[in-house]
This record gives sequence, C-alpha cells and structure tokens, in this order.
Amino acid sequence: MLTLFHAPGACSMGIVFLLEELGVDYQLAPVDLRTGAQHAPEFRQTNPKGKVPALRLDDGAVLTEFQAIACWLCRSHGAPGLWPESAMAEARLLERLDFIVGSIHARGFTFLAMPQKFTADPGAQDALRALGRREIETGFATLAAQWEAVPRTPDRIGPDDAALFYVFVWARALGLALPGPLAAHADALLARPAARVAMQGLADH
Ligand SMILES: N[C@@H](CCC(=O)N[C@@H](CS)C(=O)NCC(=O)O)C(=O)O
Repeated sequence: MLTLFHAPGACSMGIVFLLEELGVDYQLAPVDLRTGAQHAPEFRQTNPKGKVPALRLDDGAVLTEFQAIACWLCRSHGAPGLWPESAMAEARLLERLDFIVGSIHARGFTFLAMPQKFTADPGAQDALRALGRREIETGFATLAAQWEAVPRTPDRIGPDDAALFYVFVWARALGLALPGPLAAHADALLARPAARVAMQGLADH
C-alpha cells in the first residue's frame, strides 16, 4: 500500500486530496512539522530533503516533490484520458503546476506566512511578507487571466487541481481574496468529499 508522509495543513494535503479523488489505497504517516519531526533522522532516511509530501511506493521507492508525486499518481492511477495525450497539452499542464507550486506556494505563501525562516530582522520580515503577498496576488491574477484557455472536464481532478486545492485552502485561511473564476473553482474543489478528508486535522494548526 502507498504511504504518504503528511502534515495536516501542509501542501501534502493536496496529495491526500488527489489520492482520495483517484480512489487509491493509501495510509498516512504523520510528520509533525511543529516539533521539527521533518529533521529527525528517521524521517531524513525517508526524505533527506526534510519535507512533506513524500510518497513511499509498494516497492519501497520514495517519491518527493509535489509535482512529481501528483503527476506519477495521475499517470499510474488515473482514469484513461486524465493525462493529456499531446506533448503541448502535457507541457501546459506542467507549466501550470509548476507555477502554482514553485511560484505561488514557494515564493508567495512561504514568504507571507514564514518570513522568519529567512531572517530574524523584523523589518526584513515585513518586507518579505509584502513580497509574498504580491507574489500570491499577481500569481492568482495570472491564473485567472489564463483560465478560459485551460481544458477542464467537470469531475475530473488532475495534478493542477490538487495544487490549486491546497493554495486555495491557505488563501481562504489567511482571508486572501481570489479572482472570480478561481473563487468559483475553489468553492467547487472545497465542496468535494475528498476535501473534507484532506483537511482533517487542519483546525489544530
Ligand atoms: N518543493 C517541495 C516543497 C514542499 C514543502 O515546502 N513542504 C513544506 C510543508 S508545505 C515542509 O515540509 N516544510 C518543512 C520544512 O521546511 O522544514 C515540494 O514541492 O514538495
């Protein structure tokens, strides 16, 4: 059975969401980021990067990095047609996914919510928070402007939806407004039964 190393409220909830949507059998291995369990030698043996998500496969191999895990799950466990056939459609999907995880999450939310990871200087922390907020706002505006061009099949959840899911949860928790089409998509994703499972434990964080 697949084992997902996960912390409630972390980006790994996007992978829980996807596992639920795909109907894959899995178990969760909790990693308590608040107590620094990601730095403990036992977890470092699983993921030397000290981050969640990490996914242990049936043969013992461990996949890391949100995009890699989400794409592997959709390609190996998704219904026919979930993964794009054409090279261009695949490239566009990867382009969106990397923008959500690599820019909106990694620069936007990390700077906004955790400036203390980068500097102890309170003034510099404020500047990082402001930078993070701008990255999120411009990132969401960019996604909204391209929204019409994105092929969508209602009820078919792909890797980009899994990434959108967790940044939407974070945006709503921080009271950040989402532009029109994204707000509607957030409502739809958050209403799905998989969202309830993925958000378990969130209230404690
Ligand atoms: N590039 C990684 C980033 C994952 C990441 O930032 N995970 C955070 C939780 S959202 C984490 O594990 N942080 C623990 C730490 O940095 O100590 C990915 O895409 O999977």
